[in-house]
Amino acid sequence: MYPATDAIIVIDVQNDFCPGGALAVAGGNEIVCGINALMGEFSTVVLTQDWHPAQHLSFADNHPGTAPFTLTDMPYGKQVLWPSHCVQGTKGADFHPALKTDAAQMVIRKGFRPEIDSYSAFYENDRSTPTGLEGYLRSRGVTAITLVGLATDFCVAYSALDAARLGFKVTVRRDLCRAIDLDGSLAAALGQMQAAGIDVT
Ligand code: VGL
Ligand code: ZN
Repeated sequence: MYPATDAIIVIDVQNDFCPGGALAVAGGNEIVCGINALMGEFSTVVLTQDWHPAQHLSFADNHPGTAPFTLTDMPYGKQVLWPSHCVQGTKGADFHPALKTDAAQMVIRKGFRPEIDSYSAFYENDRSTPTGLEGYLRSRGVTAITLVGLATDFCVAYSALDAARLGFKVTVRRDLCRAIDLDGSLAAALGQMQAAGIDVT
């Protein structure tokens, strides 16, 4: 077992990010067994769930004339336009059926405001609207977090960078993550995580 001051945060292991899903990440399904085993070693287990309304402004479908995987300008900065994914209440938004969700004490839903995306488990993409996860972890005495899940270069990396900025000791288990890798996004994310002192193993 890891000490009680350690938490595992399992990022977005949902059907739409697995093969066959709307925003499939190659090999997304391969990490589920390993994540199930690792969750059993932590006394604090948090899952995140990407949870968008159908009219979410990160969807290319809601910007007529645009294609998925292009960039747009939002009030908070550049935003990738994604295929519609993880729509609230749909099968695509459900956790992967083999993920042992019973192990979790907390599920953080994010990206539910139509006008702002939220990659990180800690802050929405304006980098200032909190999800509440920091308070939950601190009030449980957590000082170190291990991150696993999807996708390495978006939601995992943003969560890791925010956690490090908040002063948590952060480990990313690369073997239990898979990446989207859009235009060099994986290399960029790895570089940023290393520069922030995050242990990427
Ligand atoms: C994610 C893109 C859009 C992720 C979520 O979980 O990494 N990526 N929404
Ligand atoms: Zn999303």
